[in-house]
Amino acid sequence: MKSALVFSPEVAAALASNSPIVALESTIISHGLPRPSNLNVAREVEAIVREHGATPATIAILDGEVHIGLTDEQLVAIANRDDISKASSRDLAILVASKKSAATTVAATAHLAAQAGIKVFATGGLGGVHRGAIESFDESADLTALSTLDITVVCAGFKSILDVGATLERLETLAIGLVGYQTNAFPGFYLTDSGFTIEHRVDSAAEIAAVIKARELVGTNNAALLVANPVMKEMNPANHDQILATGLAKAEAAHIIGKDVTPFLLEHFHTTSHGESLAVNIEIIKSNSALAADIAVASN
Ligand code: PSU
Ligand code: MN
Repeated sequence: MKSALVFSPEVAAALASNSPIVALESTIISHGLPRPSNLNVAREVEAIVREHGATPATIAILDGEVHIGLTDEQLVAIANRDDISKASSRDLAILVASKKSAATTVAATAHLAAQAGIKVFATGGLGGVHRGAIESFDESADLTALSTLDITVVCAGFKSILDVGATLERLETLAIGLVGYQTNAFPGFYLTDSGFTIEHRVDSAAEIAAVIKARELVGTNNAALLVANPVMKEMNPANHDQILATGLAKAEAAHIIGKDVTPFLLEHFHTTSHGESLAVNIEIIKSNSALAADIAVASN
């Protein structure tokens, strides 16, 4: 079968020599972080993965080509071009056929990483069940995608704009594994603790590597494993709750729906908090990338 994947020379070499690789998503660059910090963060995150001994594979679609690993010029394009849409798994074939460009969400990135044979992936906060989903039915495709993929995803929990309790219930239903990194408190993205508990705690990359190996042995590697890594320096919780309340009201008044909801709320956070949430979001993605690289190295 002909593959549509285009590997960067660095990622191709790492795959050929069986070296550790970390997949990175691109929607956070194009739609999750404001310009110009988005490009700096994309570059810094790749540097962190390299410092920790793994090869970064940022994934995106440019002019109909699926790229596994981007050149610096391509990272600039994802960060700055105005024609970059937000692609979930269901959009991939359509974008390739029409030769368009898009950044990939967790769902689409995890799908492509698994196709490429990459087993470890770092993001910020996962998508999940939105507040009010009982009426809107808004549940991120991140969840259903991860329920069918053999991949380990390092995240700071789900974005705190979501219904965290409902999302945790969905993880259980979808048989997506969950461990807390050095904690039993489920992280709340911008906040260190969401108020929910995690049953299983792991304390090192080596312990996570052992879980990854055991998943193969017992055959539960047909669904993803989530590693929940809490941010060290959280947002002020009162500030967070207030900004969330105004953001949800604003989104409803403006009839924001579908895939625009998450970028709208993140942008509201970043502007209303005068950079406080942005600093935390950047810290999250950096620390998750470092841990993902350690896991990729330990399970190599
Ligand atoms: N994590 C972040 N910022 C982001 C995202 C994750 O810190 O922008 C992106 C991811 O690409 C994730 C997407 O898959 O938000 C979820 O969007 P939705 O809720 O529309 O599924
Ligand atoms: Mn949605």
